[in-house]
Amino acid sequence: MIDDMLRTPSAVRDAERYTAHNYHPLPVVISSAEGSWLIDVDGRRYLDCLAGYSALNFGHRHPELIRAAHQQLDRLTLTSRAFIHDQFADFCRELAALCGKELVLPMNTGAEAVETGIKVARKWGYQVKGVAPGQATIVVADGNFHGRTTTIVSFSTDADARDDFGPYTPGFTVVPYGDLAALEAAIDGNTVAVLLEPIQGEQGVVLPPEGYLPGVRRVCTERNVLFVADEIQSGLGRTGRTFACDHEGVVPDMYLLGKALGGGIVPVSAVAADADVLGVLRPGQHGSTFGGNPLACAVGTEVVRLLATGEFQRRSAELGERLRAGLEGLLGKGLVAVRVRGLWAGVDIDPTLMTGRQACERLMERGVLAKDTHGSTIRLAPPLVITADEIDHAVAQLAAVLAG
Ligand code: IF1
Repeated sequence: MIDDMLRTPSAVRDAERYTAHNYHPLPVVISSAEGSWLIDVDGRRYLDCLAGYSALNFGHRHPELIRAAHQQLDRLTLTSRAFIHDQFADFCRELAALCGKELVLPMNTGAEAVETGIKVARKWGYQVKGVAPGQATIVVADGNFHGRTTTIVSFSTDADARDDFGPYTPGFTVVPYGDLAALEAAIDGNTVAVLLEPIQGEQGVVLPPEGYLPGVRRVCTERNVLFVADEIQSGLGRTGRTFACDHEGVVPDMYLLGKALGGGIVPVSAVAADADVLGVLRPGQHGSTFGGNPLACAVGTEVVRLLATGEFQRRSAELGERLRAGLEGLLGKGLVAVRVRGLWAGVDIDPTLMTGRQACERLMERGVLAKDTHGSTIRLAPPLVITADEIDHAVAQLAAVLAG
């Protein structure tokens, strides 16, 4: 197609003209998608290696999820929690069972699940642990990413996410990620929770040291502190298990879930925990207009049923090894580090070659869409429906970009 006939340039200008510039998107305008493939307004196809930051674990428009959404759209979309609806019980019961927990509190975005986890941990601290009013603290890790609310960015260590959004919410202690001794030393009588990503996504798919998560679990149990696992990006099959915590047999007191829980169709998030934790909430103390709405529950229940088969976890584990082998083959050929768990990889490009953004721009020209995290690190997180050939194709395109 001759460049001046392409619709993309004007479509990019139009999109940028009428929005705040809180993102710097790649200059590609998507118009349709199916499975692992996207099509732009000029009909060009791209392999999706971001999957909506792991919100599209089941691929674009998974037929069973779309069917569930269509059926619900034709019946009931919203009641508010002032009333009950006929999709609510199945969603909460089946998600609780998937998590091995007694209760579920449904919300919409991941940040809302994180905020819910913070509020519940604090209330539990005051009412169950006996922490003095207003003194509750929560231990978090440097390099964390838990969302964009003012309370959450209050404990961010990323200047871009945090600067000029003060005054900040107190009650958070930051310790180095992976340092169990530092975490244990940071816990005192006012500590109500430890909040961690089992694998740090935005930091570049940073894997915990072997034994770290079991150590956190042990320390939290010994010190009567809630272990709150943010599995919003790492959970729901992404790493080859239902939850990233599963890799070391660790069960947190609270799971924070989001992204793929909505099947890439509607925002669905949730907190899953036992009654001795979530039971601290009484009517009127927390809520959300859309939290647990019928459409969200119908899609979310179907997501849980897809995960209950174990198929996506198996695919992620098996194909993740193919991804790992392919990426490790590029070490010394443009890559200086590779971190992989399941179909989730963080790769550090030799910074003297190019930035992560430049790599993603060049991958886009080769029909692969990915997103840099920081500096020369890019994250690869394709839908879990990707095929072996498509993985080989993505790795081959990255190799070509690195080779210049
Ligand atoms: C953006 C990345 C960023 C998350 C974890 C909670 C949330 C997220 C572990 C909040 C959201 C998204 C937000 C989006 C880009 C993406 C992201 F890590 F995935 F790459 F920003 F760091 N916990 N992550 O990853 O969930 O409220 O967004 O539904 O803000 O740019 P949310």
